[in-house]
Amino acid sequence: MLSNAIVRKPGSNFADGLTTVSLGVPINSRVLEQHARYCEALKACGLALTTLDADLNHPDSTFVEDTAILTPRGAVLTRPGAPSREAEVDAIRPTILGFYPSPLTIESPGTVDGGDICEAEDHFFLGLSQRTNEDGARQLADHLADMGYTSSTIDVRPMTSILHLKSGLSYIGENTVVVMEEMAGLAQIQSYDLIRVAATETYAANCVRVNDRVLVAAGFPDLTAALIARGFNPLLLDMSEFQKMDGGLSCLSLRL
Ligand code: CIR
Repeated sequence: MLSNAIVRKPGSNFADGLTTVSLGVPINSRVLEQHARYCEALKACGLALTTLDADLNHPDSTFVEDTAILTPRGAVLTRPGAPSREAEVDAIRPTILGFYPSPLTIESPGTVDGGDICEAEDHFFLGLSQRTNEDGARQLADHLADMGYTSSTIDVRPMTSILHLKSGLSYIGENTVVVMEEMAGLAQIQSYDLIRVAATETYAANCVRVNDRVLVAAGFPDLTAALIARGFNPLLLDMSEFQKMDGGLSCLSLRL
């Protein structure tokens, strides 16, 4: 069971962050409203929230997931692959120290974004992307091995429609992986029950199991129906403003 989540309020300059999509400029009032609903959803799932103030030095810093890997056995502070996001780790370190007294680190030239790291029980999938490089993945794999976890890499660099591994693949418990069509043939995931997400709903492949619910982006009816058909309990959230900045549901929180 998860009991805590760390979130950071979006700043007034959220729209100055990085993005690769052309979906328009996020509207600040809606960003704040959608973030507030997201926080309410985490609380409804039974989590206690640690809410950090907006950090105007880092417009992308509401995407806290990219700064750390939190597991039941230990934590790793990342080294984000985008130079504009590197110092977000310094800003979140004191908060992580409140939960994990001695987090491990990723050192240069390694880079890791938390959005590339997918935990599936005792195994971790490590995405190699524009943000997570081979050196970073190797360092993280060593840290995870020391904690008793196995890991394997998935190269998402050829998949230009996604930023991170978890933009296209999510583990939601019960041996089930939600996966975008383009990744569904991966040998490494064939032992899981797969819920395949049609190309028209790829954005929704980033969903998050939180205790007995699965947070899912609203507006993707086929995936919602597929989750219900498999016995999951989806909780729908409007994510339109975060989608404009390449952000998904998982990246808005660190859960532990
Ligand atoms: C970025 O490009 O870094 C942010 N605009 C979006 C990060 C999304 N993070 C995630 O999916 N874990």
